[in-house]
Amino acid sequence: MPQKPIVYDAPTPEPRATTVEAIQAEILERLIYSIGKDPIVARPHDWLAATILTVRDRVMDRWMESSRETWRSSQKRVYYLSLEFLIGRLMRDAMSNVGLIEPVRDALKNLNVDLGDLVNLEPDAALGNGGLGRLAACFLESMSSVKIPAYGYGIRYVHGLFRQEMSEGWQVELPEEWLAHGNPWEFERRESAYEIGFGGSVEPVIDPDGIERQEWRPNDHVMAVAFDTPIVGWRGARVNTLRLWSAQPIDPILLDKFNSGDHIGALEESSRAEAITRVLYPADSTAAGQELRLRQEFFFSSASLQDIVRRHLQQYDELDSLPDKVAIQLNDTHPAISICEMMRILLDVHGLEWAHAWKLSRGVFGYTNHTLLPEALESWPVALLERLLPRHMQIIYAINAEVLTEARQRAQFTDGQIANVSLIDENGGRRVRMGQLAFVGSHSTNGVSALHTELMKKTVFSDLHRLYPERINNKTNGITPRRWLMQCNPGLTKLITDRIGPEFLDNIDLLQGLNAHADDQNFQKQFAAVKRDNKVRLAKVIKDRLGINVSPDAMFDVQIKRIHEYKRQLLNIIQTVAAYDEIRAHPERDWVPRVKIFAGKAAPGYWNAKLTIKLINDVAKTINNDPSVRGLLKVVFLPNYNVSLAEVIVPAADLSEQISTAGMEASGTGNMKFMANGAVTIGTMDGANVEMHKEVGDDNIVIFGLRTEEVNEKRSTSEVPRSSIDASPRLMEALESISSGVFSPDDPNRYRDLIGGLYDHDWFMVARDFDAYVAAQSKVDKLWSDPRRWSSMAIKNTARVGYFSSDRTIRQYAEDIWGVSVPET
Ligand code: T68
Repeated sequence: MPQKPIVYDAPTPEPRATTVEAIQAEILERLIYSIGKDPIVARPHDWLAATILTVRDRVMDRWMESSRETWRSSQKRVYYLSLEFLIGRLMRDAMSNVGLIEPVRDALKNLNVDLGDLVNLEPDAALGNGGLGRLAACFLESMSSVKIPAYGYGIRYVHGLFRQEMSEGWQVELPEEWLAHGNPWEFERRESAYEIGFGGSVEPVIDPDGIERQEWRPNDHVMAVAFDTPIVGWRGARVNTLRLWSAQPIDPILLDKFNSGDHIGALEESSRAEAITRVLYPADSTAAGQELRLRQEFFFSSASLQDIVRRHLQQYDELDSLPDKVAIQLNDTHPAISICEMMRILLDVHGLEWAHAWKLSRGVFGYTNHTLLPEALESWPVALLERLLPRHMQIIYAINAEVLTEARQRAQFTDGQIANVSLIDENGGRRVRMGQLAFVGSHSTNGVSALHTELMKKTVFSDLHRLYPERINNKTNGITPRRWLMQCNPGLTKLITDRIGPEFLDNIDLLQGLNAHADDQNFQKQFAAVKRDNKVRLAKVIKDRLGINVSPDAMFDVQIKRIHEYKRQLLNIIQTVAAYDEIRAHPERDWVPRVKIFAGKAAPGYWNAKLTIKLINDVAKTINNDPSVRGLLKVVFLPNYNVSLAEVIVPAADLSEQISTAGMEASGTGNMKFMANGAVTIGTMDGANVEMHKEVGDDNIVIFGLRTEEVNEKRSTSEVPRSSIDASPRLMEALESISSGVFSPDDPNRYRDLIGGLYDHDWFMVARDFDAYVAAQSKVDKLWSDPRRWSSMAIKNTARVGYFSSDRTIRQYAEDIWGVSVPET
């Protein structure tokens, strides 16, 4: 049925009032009429839901207006496709961005409810693993803040990233239940549902014009149903939509089976369909590889593409303007099959010619790469793709033929180069390389930091870069200063406002104004006092959760991120052991008291990462209970790291550990969050640390360790790490104590292999970088011992963080990749 034309001036209700009285009345109304609870029996979760609904109403007005405006002005829409959105909590974000924190706080107070308690009750939407998913969340907020018409498309996982608990120091994974109390933010759109096919065959058909087309006849279908969440930008600039797809069966129950007594079989289709969106894959740096993962990828790609093309046709009624009106950004290769789905829709559904379809499609897509780790580069067996997505596999072959012909004819590629650029990896069982597909199917391929982008050109995509030298570009990551400074650190925000005025809230570059105050003693004291308050708050969390007392006067030295060998939590904990040995050997020295704080999840199947968590906990137990260190050193592992916990830890950090092996961390974004909150970084020349070093200057960051080229050299000459261990008595002593069971008397061999790896190959350069790291930590101690010097560094870090705002990143994507004009602030 043809859609009705849009009427742009249809009536809308008056915007909701934002006075305390109006909000208070509405919370009560919502409690009774929407939640169905009498205030005298309402539980905290009921109050939370009523409050969210009240805040949501004040976002709705702007939501409608934003979307009307896009229709009315025929603006280009940006679609950010990501298998992960690590949102965290939404209520404070929304309230803060529409300026409602104070009135809601007062309204709730009049109702005898504490806003802070409610904020902490909201579950985290943990629909992501780590940096990649959190980047998508920061981007959504920034796209709204800089007024870009945008949609996030992803999956509404019933279970987000697992909950981490500790059992005797080991990580245990438990299911996460973010939807247990419902989700008042989302709108289910049953009318926006699409059929998603799998399997079956491809048949040639003759269309009414006598032209032969291919038709995919899947033999397996599920429905994709949309759930929409409004994402509001700073000062309500714009509200965009996060549209998450949920899988539902076509036939919820097979009645014939049920009636014949097969009650379980009757529900089989239902559980098979729902399995697609039930859980988030918990691995962050390895390709998942299982069929269900490919089903997830195609499911959300197909639903999103059908939705995008439907919306475009509804407004423009033709397809030639696709590249002018639609930009689709692929967040890593997880949605790369979208390229084939777009081609299928254009060729098979709309009857376009190949060359025409390919031009339109390539004009629409951009691809962001987030890793060079070989184990994380996705590839799918040809046989699996042929079975699950036969038409898409044909399209992949056709794309490949075109690319290879071009490579041979235009660029005169050798056979080796042809093998490199081919979409099909012929080494050992044939596989489709999704990185190559994403690259050739997009007009832009970007890395996420300057170093990472250069390495992309030299490694994974070297030959594709030669073939298409204009395509690779850099977009250094950023973070939203609203969540990662203003909301998580109200004390610092107020201090800055009092000092340089509130204009920085709207233009983060104005933080530069703090440079002039960095050596002002009075300001330094105030800055340090805010930091101390944040440390007191974190110390309380540590005490409540772990029963460990830490002093807010000690240096808080923090490494929080996924646990991974390349991120080198092992280097940090070995250095901690070495420091412990030194303190005991020289108790008379003037030691700087430190609290080493760790948090992070390990992929459930990643043994060395899980063992590292256990090691940190074992070391913590020994050190924290040893009276001879007199509290000079404490070690803390905070369980269940998530966005909300980060919001408490980051503002309390003095030292930010960004110590990955050079060349391995694509960018890092935690580094930027710490910088914003006035922590000093100790780090390697890796990812965005390189650009942070440039922004903040050599005096305000502590850099150490091998550079990327040196790492490569050591690896290629297979130089043995033994010599660096032999040359460092401190390291040798620490390694021996760990591997001989000093920290694991119940199982003395527990760490033998983990430590043994450092002697064998030391792929991650833990031993080779150890002495440099120890020296860098001594330098940190020295700087800390001069509080004025430290404060000056800390203030300058905050002052110079502007470049790392995701507003800047998004503006660059808009201008260079999406062709979207961004209004000036
Ligand atoms: C991260 N990647 C990079 N991957 O490691 C980090 N991978 O350097 C960068 O700052 C960040 O992306 C943003 O660009 C990830 O977080 C994943 O989470 C992931 C998930 C599934 C499969 C592979």
